Amino acid sequence: MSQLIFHHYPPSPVAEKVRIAFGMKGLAWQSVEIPRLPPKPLLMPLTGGYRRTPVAQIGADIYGDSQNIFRMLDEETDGPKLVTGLSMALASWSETVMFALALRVVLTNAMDSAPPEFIQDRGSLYFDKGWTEEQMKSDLPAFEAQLQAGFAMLEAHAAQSGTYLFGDAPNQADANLHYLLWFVNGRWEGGPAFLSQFPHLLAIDAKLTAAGYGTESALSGEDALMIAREASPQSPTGIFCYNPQQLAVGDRVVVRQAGDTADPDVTGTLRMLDNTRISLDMHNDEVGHTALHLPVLGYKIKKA
Ligand SMILES: N[C@@H](CCC(=O)N[C@@H](CS)C(=O)NCC(=O)O)C(=O)O
Repeated sequence: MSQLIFHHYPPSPVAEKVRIAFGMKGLAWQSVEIPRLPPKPLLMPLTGGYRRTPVAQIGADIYGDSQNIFRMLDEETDGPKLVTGLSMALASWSETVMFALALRVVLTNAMDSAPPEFIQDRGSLYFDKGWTEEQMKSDLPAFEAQLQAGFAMLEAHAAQSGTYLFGDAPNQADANLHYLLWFVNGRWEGGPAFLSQFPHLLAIDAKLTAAGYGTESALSGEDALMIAREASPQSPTGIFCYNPQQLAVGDRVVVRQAGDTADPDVTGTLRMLDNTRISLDMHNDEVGHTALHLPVLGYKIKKA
């Protein structure tokens, strides 16, 4: 395998989910630090406008979304397998339900201290259209109660599950637990007291954190672009699933986040579609031919 490159920034909780997975697999990886807010001029040529963090890269194959990055890690790298059907389903719940609640709690508590442009940007990605600070603050106790309910479900499971959520080895589900705890604990001053109700979850997390993040070395964004330019996509092409939209390889397609968010659309040429991944061929002057891989669940795919 050519080198594993990871585009992220240290405070990103979703990137933390993947960094802890590098530790579970014992991987060596190259770290490119990207900005927390757009513009992201050294990342956009690789992603064709997909702006979320993190993004992984192997040569000219570019993987957006942590869901998809976990699949890639199992397919393209060594180490124990992390993904099962159930871990994927739990990851999806943790990303949609639990992370949305955690974001509301953390960001609403930070509204008087974080830079206003940061709150505005994240509000446009994660909150309901037309949100106001006043409404978010008045809803805060209700969000905390829901977040607590979700952690209580996981705690009841963890009390019986053994060393990790699914037995004696950690997997994707534990990584999805870890990033929620890491975010709530580290970014909300009430987080440690709130989480102290969940000792079994904290015990799992202590083991994950102790195992670390694999072996990291720094890479510049410019060098990551050069690596993409000098490579060509190695991933498969074809249609490998029931195909209700009757898409064909070579069609121009638009992929957008499901939900009413401010994320830009991504447009490319269909390269591969299966049940859980869509791959687009992209071309631009800075990096030449790349393939962008995004998940199917959580994204809306349409012919352009
Ligand atoms: N579903 C995506 C969500 C990614 C996400 O929302 N990441 C946050 C950072 S933790 C983000 O992109 N924030 C906006 C940005 O970095 O520009 C995934 O699992 O990768």
